[in-house]
Amino acid sequence: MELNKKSDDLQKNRQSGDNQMLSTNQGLLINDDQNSLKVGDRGPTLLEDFILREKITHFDHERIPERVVHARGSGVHGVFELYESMGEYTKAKFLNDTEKTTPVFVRFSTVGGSRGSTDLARDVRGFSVKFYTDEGIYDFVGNNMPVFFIQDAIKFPDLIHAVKPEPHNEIPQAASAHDTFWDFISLMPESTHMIMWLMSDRSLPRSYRMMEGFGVHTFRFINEQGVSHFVKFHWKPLLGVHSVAWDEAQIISGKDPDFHRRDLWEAIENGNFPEWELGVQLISEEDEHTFEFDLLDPTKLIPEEIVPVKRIGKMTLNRNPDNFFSETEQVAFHPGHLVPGIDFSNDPLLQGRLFSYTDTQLSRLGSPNFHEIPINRPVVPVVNNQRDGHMRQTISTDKVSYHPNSIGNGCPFQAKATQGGFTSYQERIDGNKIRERSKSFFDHFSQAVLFYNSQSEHEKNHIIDAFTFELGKVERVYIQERMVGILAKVNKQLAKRVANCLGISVPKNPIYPINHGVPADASKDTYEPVEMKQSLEQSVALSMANTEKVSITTRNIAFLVADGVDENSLTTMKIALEIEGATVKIIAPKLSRIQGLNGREIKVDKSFLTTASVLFDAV
Ligand code: HDE
Repeated sequence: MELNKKSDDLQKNRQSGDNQMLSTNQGLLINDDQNSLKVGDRGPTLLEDFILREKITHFDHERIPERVVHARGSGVHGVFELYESMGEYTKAKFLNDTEKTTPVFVRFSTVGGSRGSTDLARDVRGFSVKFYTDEGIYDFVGNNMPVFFIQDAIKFPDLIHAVKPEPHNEIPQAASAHDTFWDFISLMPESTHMIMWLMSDRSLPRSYRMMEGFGVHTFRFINEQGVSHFVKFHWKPLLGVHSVAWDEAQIISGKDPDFHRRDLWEAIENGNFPEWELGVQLISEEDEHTFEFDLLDPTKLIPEEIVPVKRIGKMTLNRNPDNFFSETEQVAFHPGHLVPGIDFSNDPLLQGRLFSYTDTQLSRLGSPNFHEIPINRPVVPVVNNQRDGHMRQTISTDKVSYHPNSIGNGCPFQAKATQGGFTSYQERIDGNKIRERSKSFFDHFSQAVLFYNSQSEHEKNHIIDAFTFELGKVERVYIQERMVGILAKVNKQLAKRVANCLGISVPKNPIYPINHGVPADASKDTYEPVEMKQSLEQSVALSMANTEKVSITTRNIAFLVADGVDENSLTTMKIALEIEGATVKIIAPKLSRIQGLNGREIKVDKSFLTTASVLFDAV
């Protein structure tokens, strides 16, 4: 440990201050970093040049595999503060103590594109929060949409293979507008609700700072007495939920593919710290079966009219990472990183995820010691008998690495529940071992209808345009027809208008594809979806037209100016907007400075050639 400290201190000294000298990874000071070791100044390079070899070898191995999904992301540090104790529902300490500030690291992402793809793809956004609590790491690994495409984890590789670029030519990048995606979706009626969200402007956020977050699955809260409540998690952005239009998204993708990453980075550098309130929908155990859908079905949401969202705390993001790779790229989230007081439900999608996230870290980060990477380390001590492995950082000094033992006085020993030891919720389950889907998961259309009906007129038009664009890029007409057949189950007008733009007709007798919930040996391979259940006509929270709109805080405004501008009116307007929290940028025909009417020089932020109106909220 002493040795570690010494080298940590040395590292710090070497990296900061004016006494920075270049060294090899072994700490040897380097005298010449410009030339490799050669036989004569025009001769061959020597294999002996260990300094060259070390530098090149390290460079050759700089990349690690990108995430198989959510490869493109942006990370940021912050804090979580609780408004009121949730002790009645959960014993999780960070949700009990209102005095406590919990550090967090958040990563926002797109799903389908590669690491270098555009931020403005039509896509779901990942919303992951790592809470560094006093009881260990708690990871919230959610999305900006409250439901998902599939009901069972076993379909996830199929979904992702379908949406990723097509296998023969790797086209298109970061886009769902192609045959394989819609082939799959049109055969998976359970995707219909999620597809409505994906075709809405929710898939084109104006900013990571202006989107909601959802845990998607139903989880459990467990209190000190062992009583369980089901819980759905929400993040509500205090700036409201806002999107760009598809036309804008496509132009932004060309003008600034880093639009969301830059927006988040700059907001934080400018002290405009984004904030979200953590909301919960709580359902008692007795009420589990009182809904028109199954709480375990991740293609359903609980309308806020039925169970209101209680806002229990606030997250503020306030610090950019120091190093993208070390923090944003190496952070490892896992829905199975839990603290006492929070537990899983039996949602079959969630259950599959519990396997996937450790497995994926092994291939990405290369070692079961990924928890030792600084960004993944809990703020509490890690004490157990796990040992060794690739790139082990910890130097264990104990004489034993097994339990039970007497040589080490039985240490480390198990923590009782009263000492904070994690215990799983004891749920009674009786059942046969079967590969089947619960019939309570079969209503695939009710909430798609609810979502569509809850949209304002212009939101509906954008959804129709989105379907037309996406299906318009599909080359196989039978896929277009099958999809329009599904849309007819959501809304006849929607189906008709999309079909019309595609130049096809809505199939008279649409064939609904195989319901993958029906066992393969069932006699029919097509099915009529089960009866729709939907007592609610509309849900206000589902339309972006109803969210917070009144503020221009943190909005970017461009002033187009040229020589001879009246500085006084420019300054007055700029100050007035900045008082309201907006950011003003001066855009001129050329860079550097312009001359005001009274001869004063005004600094130019961007020229016409280096920016575009679409990158601003107003011009
Ligand atoms: Fe993920 N998902 N996922 N996912 N997911 C990953 O883990 C997976 C699902 C989500 O910023 C991977 O570390 C399976 C739902 C986010 O680093 C991987 C299934 C939701 C992120 C994985 C799902 C998510 C991931 C890839 C179906 C919303 C980015 C890299 C059973 C509730 C986390 C990694 C970050 C990342 C698997 C479904 C959200 C492969 C098997 C539903 C936000 O493990």
